[in-house]
Amino acid sequence: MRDATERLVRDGYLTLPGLIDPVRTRALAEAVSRLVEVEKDDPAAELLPGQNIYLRFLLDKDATFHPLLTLEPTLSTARSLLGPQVWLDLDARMTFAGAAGYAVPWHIHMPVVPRPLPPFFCCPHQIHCLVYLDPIGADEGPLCLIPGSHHSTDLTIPPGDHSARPGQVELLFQPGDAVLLHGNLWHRVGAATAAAGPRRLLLLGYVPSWIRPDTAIAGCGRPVPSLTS
Ligand SMILES: O=C(O)CCC(=O)C(=O)O
Ligand SMILES: [Fe+2]
Repeated sequence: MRDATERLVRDGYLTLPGLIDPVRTRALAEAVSRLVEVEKDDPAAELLPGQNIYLRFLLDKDATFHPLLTLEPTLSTARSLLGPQVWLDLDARMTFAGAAGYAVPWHIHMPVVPRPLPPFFCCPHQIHCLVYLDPIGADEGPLCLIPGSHHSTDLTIPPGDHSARPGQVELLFQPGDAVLLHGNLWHRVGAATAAAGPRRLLLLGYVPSWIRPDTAIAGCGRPVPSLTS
């Protein structure tokens, strides 16, 4: 795993084919579908009707997800990179079958590196693991990522940009496959076609324990007074 961890540091991603066995993968997929049925009619749901839904705080909602707290080798890998004390933020998303044209534009998960860099700025690091519960082929749309882009504080891609980028890598998955990403690696999802099956996946966020769950929201979008002006 040492070489693999070095690749993850360098490239910002690491594929883990067959991370979860078929029986557990099916149980997790069914648990996600049960939650979709419960939450999709809630007015507060993160839902684009007929297209996509995000489900949050899974650990509080169904014990089927509890073994993910100690999933290996992802937990050990995350602790070896972030330090021993991490907490697990567990969400899921599902793109509905046949959501033709639905795609996710280029984004990173922690867009909080300000410029100019404050003198004592603490660079954000998180390790995120996407676990795929359905087959992801050309119809569902590949996960595209830019290797090494987590090192770059200069690369900015405008919101809503879906264009192919030089050097992008395109990944397809089988149920139970996973990929580890640095939280600031640029990635996007290609468009689904009318023939697409459902796209259910788990989003495991390994977060240093000193970063509180509400940190992403606190201060987000507010002007920060500059020390240099
Ligand atoms: O659906 C995928 O393959 C990745 C989804 C993603 O990047 C996200 O929801 O942040
Ligand atoms: Fe993402």
